[in-house]
Amino acid sequence: MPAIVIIGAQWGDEGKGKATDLLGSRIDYVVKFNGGNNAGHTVVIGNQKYALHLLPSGILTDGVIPVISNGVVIDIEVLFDELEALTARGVDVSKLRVSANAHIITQYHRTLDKVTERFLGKKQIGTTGRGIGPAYADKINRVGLRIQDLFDENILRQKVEAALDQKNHLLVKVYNRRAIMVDEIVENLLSYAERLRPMVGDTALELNRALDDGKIVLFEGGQATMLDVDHGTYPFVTSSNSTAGGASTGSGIGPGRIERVIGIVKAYTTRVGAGPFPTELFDESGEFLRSRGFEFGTTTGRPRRTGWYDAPIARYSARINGVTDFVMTKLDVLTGLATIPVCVAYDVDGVRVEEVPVSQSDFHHAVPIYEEFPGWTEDLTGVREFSDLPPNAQAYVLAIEAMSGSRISAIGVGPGRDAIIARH
Ligand code: 2SA
Ligand code: GDP
Ligand code: MG
Repeated sequence: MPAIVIIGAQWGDEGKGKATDLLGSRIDYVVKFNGGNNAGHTVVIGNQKYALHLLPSGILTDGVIPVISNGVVIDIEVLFDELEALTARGVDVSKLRVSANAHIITQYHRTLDKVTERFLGKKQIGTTGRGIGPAYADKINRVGLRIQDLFDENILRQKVEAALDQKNHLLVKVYNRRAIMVDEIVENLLSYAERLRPMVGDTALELNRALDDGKIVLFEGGQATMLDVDHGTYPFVTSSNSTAGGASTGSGIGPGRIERVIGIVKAYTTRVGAGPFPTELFDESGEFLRSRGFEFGTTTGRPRRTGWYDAPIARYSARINGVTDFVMTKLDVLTGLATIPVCVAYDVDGVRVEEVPVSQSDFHHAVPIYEEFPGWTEDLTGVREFSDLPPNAQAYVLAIEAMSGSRISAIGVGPGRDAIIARH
């Protein structure tokens, strides 16, 4: 099973680290292929809790080689902060590989992200403010900076000048901010160059060779399907391809090498930031999910919006990503609910619609059609066999599996690394 991709099948924060843990010691490489330090992965190992942003969560698994590939945007200061924090806690980060083609997030990207959001007022996206969108915009506009530019001061300077040309005009004239100096950016970036150099290389070549040698490479998606810039709820999305296809373009391995795509779904739904969310709850059930599931942003601490499970979204993700199996997380959070509604289709202007509508306007006012399932009261956190789950919890999982377009091969029942039921 050479290349495996893990992606979020909803709006993120499904608990993607769970699936990485499940594959555990069988993995040789773990690759972050999209996004940057907007991601937030919380991983609980014993009594230790780790919050990772720029590094893939698989870095916590002994012996794996972590890779940040070309599709990622890197805030170098954050990279070193995260590496130092992990080293201080005894995690071996010495094997990290970074693509020479990955793009760089600078101070002006962070500034632009924040001022643009402020300027949008009520129309804001609710970004994480980490400079992600502006860095990807520069990449597409061909004025981005790449990691390899750090090793040629002349080139770096020319590129920073080109990038700042228009931006300073915008910052000063439109946003009433001070101009950013070329020198301060260049000096700041160069100060990291020598520390970074040993980690940098042709990661596409390294990963293809690893696959040729029969190694197992795990691609860990940041964000999720509904936040993908092409397939998500545009414009309320992130600026990268967080779907399975992004693993190929974002790393330089051919799509045919991907044998397994694991979609992570939460037993309910959450979203951070603005945008449509048909099953969103505004009552005490929503508060129940937020407090029991501890639904607060790993990166920004923002309370997450919460709602019931949406089966059309899972089916959509199964299609867009070619999901071979789902891992469902947080089933334990639903303990104590008398009934659990699941969205099976939408009502759009009086018409029953089975699949996610292609028109954003339709999706914005899609009203969920629910089927209700009886709940259970037992604590699930100690359960390790599917047959030991309360009958109603089993029925809930099986009903969702039948609606979601792929098999559910494992179920998360607690935040701990081992709190998982593998189905055979
Ligand atoms: P950005 O910053 O440009 O990527 O924001 C654009 C949208 O993408 C959403 N987004 C996320 N949604 C869920 N989780 C994310 N990571 C953190 C976490 C978020 C946090 O794990 O909790 O701490 O707030 C993440 N990253 C980006 C974002 O909310 C915007 O809707
Ligand atoms: P990611 O962005 O997909 O990596 O997910 P986050 O780390 O942002 O959010 C998932 C949260 O759920 C983390 O705090 C995990 O520790 C937690 N978690 C993962 N699986 C389970 C589970 O099965 N049950 C419970 N209660 N918590 C879980
Ligand atoms: Mg997260």
